[in-house]
Amino acid sequence: MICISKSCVFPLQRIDFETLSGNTLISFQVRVTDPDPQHVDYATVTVNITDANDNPPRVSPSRMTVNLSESTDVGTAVFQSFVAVDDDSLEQNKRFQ
Ligand SMILES: [Ca+2]
Ligand SMILES: [Ca+2]
Repeated sequence: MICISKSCVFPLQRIDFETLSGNTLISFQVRVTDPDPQHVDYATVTVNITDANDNPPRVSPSRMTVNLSESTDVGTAVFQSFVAVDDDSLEQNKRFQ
């Protein structure tokens, strides 16, 4: 999923938070050495993949025709409701109006 080279870490492919099934942490160890006499030190790096608002909300039905009688009382509901879904994970990324 990610490539670790001499000095940088970068994604090898597009990351989709919604398909990670909760496996959002990637850990690896970095080792640094110096020349003779060689000294070594290590660091553990954890990359936490976070959700982005990359999925649009979808509303269903996408089209609706409603007949409204001219004698309809003021305040009468014209239709019941729409259903809207959003595949993003964080509430802030799937909140819609
Ligand atoms: Ca997302
Ligand atoms: Ca969204």
